[in-house]
Amino acid sequence: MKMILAIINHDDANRVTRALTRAHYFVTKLATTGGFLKDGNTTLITGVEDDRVDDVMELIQENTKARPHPLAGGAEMGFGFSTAAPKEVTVGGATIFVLNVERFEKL
Ligand code: 2BA
Repeated sequence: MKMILAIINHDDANRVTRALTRAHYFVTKLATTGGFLKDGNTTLITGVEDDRVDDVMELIQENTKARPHPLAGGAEMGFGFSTAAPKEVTVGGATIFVLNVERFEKL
């Protein structure tokens, strides 16, 4: 069994959750915050059998998209403003971790 942790944009969260639950996956939704932008995002947790991981990844990919996000100067990066600093970063579609599950029980 695997645990999939998917960090996605808030704006995609309902669409992804709906797609996963429609496909009969169990999902837990956490309100999280990105360390870099200090902006809200959503982390979905789903536990699945190994042979379902690719299907879940596909559903997430189909329902998320990358977005440009403006940066306010270089402040987020901890080094003062510089004209050479990037003015935006691309966020998402999804950042996904797949972890081995040692034991899974519902008591
Ligand atoms: P944030 O940390 O707020 O990062 C937002 C976006 O800023 C990132 O998009 C990336 O384009 C940029 N970024 C982040 N850290 C950076 C750095 N040290 N230097 C330059 N640019 C940086 P994504 O890569 O799509 O990440 C979206 C969110 O996913 C992140 O929000 C964070 O919450 C999470 N994330 C991404 N990679 C992660 C990782 N390796 N471990 C834990 N969380 C991660």
